[in-house]
Amino acid sequence: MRIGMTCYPSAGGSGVVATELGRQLERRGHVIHFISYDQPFRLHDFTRNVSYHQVEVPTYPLFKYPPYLLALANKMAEVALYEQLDILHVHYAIPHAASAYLARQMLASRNKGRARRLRFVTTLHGTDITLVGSEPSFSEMVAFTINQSDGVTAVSESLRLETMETFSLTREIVTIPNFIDPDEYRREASPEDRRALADDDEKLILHVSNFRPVKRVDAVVQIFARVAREIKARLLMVGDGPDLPLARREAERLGVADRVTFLGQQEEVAGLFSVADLLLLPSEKESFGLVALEAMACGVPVIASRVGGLPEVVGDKQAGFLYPPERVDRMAKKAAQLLRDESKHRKAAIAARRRAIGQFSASRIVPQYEEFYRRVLARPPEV
Ligand code: GMT
Repeated sequence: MRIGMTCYPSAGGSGVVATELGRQLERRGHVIHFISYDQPFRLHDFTRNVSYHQVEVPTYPLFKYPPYLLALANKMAEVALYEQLDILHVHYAIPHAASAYLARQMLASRNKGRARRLRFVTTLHGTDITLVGSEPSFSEMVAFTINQSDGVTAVSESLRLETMETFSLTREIVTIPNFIDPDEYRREASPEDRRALADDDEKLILHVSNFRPVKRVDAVVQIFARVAREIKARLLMVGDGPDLPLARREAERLGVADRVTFLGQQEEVAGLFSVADLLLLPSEKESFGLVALEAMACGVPVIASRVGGLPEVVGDKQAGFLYPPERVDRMAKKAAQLLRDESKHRKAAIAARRRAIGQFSASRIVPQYEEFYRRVLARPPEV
């Protein structure tokens, strides 16, 4: 198939999933065209069958807000036409599904029904529904573009159900979970790598996110501070975002600043998971929690909130342990327990890797997308 793929190219789970999906589909013989304002941040290895089309948004003094949605629609239509796309897959509904809808309508009117019709599939990732999408300023548009999509997927069953509850929808939503490549995400810890980040007798606790309020990075530091009272440990904070100063202040306030390392944005996270002993993810909401899956695949047990799709990803009490988001006390107690007990920790680490590759490996999930595209393409066009 010839597949167009649109996502946010900056660091973030939805962009990572889209990029990885494109790469995996290319390996399975498909031709992939990424369409976005920047090159997706983990897309380095171009091949003949993966290309990237940049969306340029012209500036004009009249535009207080540059009309990206329109420029994207224009580029989608152009790429679909000249690259003979069979299907366009957009990740994150806002504004990508609206642009895809416009592109499809533009091509339909251009073709006057003669040429084959572009179909588009929308994958919902989470905050496009649970936070931003349900805002009154967006909700009607999100519902409309979901209903207008030729196919819609959600990254967890929890997100699928929440979407159905939030919007009045006529379109069926299919759950296709996120995935990892088990060869890329595996534990390959070298003692030197670990020594570069922590002392030999320090346990290494990791948090990776975009440091938005929904991630509760202050709670990460609070959990760590409690653990650090009991065992020698270091917290590695990976990523960047608006709440980074909050995390720093919290570390100062709790007197653990010298035990917290802020690494900023990192591309090669698999290497970091490989040296970590535990991942903390006390988010307020998390439709899937890709970072938990990546950590698990590298044999890192997870302590996280029991919210959204996390129970589907982590399970409970084997590969990881889930608590209500506000129970930082219980998360800290469990973290300390696990880090102190080597045999329990090893069992959890093995269960984490087993669950990640058993349920979420690319070879299991990517064919579900291929099958979904085929089903969408086999249906007669609706408009
Ligand atoms: O967290 C965000 O706001 C960004 C968004 C993204 O684009 O990465 O994250 C969502 O999509 C990820 C990929 O499917 C999921 O793993 C995250 O759980 C989800 N974030 C939330 O639901 C908060």
